[in-house]
Amino acid sequence: MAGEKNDGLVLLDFWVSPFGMRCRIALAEKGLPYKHVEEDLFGGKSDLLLRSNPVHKKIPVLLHDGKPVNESLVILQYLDEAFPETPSLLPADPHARAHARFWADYIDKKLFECGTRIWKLKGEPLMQARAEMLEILKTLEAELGEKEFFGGEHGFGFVDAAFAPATAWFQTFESYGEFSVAEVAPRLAAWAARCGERESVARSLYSPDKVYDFIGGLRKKLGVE
Ligand code: GS8
Repeated sequence: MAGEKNDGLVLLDFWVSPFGMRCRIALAEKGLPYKHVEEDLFGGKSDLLLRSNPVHKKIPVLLHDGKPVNESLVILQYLDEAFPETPSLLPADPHARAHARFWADYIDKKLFECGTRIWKLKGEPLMQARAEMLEILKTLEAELGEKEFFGGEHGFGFVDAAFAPATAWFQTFESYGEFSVAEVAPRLAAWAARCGERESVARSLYSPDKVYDFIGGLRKKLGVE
C-alpha cells in the first residue's frame, strides 16, 4: 500500500492543483522517482490523505518512507534538505534564500489567492480582483527584471518552481479577468514560455485549455454562471 515505511517517495496530488504541480516540478528537477497518487477531492478523500494531513486535509502531501510532509512550499524545502545530492532549488546564501522564500510566499498569498477570486466572483468584486491581479503581475515582473528565471544566476529555482504552475492557469485568469498577461507583463509572458520549454515543467503541468474547461465546470457546479 502507498505511504508505507520504506516506500520511498509518494505524492498525494490532484492534477489541476498548482500546489501539487510545483511538487511535481521540484521532484522532476531533482530527478527523484516517486509514486503519484491522484486523490478524488470531490468524490471522497483517501484515508491516507486524511491521516497524513489531519490539520488541513489537503493535497499535496509528500510521504517519505511513510512519513508525511504537508504544505507545498514546505515540501520543496524538505526535498532540498532530504536530498542534498540533488540540484538545490534554494540558493546557498542565507539572504538569497530568505529573498526566494519571501517571493514564494507572495505568490501564494497574493497571486493564487487573487486568481481564485477572479474565477469565483462576478461584478464589482471581480473587477476589484482583476485590478489587484494586474498589480501583482507587474510586481512579479519587476522582481524578475532582466533575469531569465527568478532563480537568477542559479537558473531555474525555488520561486520558478513555485510560480510556474500559474502559467497553466494564466488562460483561466485572462479569460475571466479579461486581460492579457503578455500585454500587462510581457517579460513575465516570456518567462512563462521559457518555463514551458523545461522538461520538468512541461511534464508536470496540464494544458491551459484543460484547466480552463475544468474551472468552467466548477463554476457551473458552484453556481457562478
Ligand atoms: C494549499 C493546498 C491546497 O489548497 C499548499 O500545499 O501550498 N497552502 C497549501 N490544496 C487544495 C487543492 S488546490 O486548491 C485541496 O486539497 N483542497 C481540498 C479541500 O480544501 O478540501
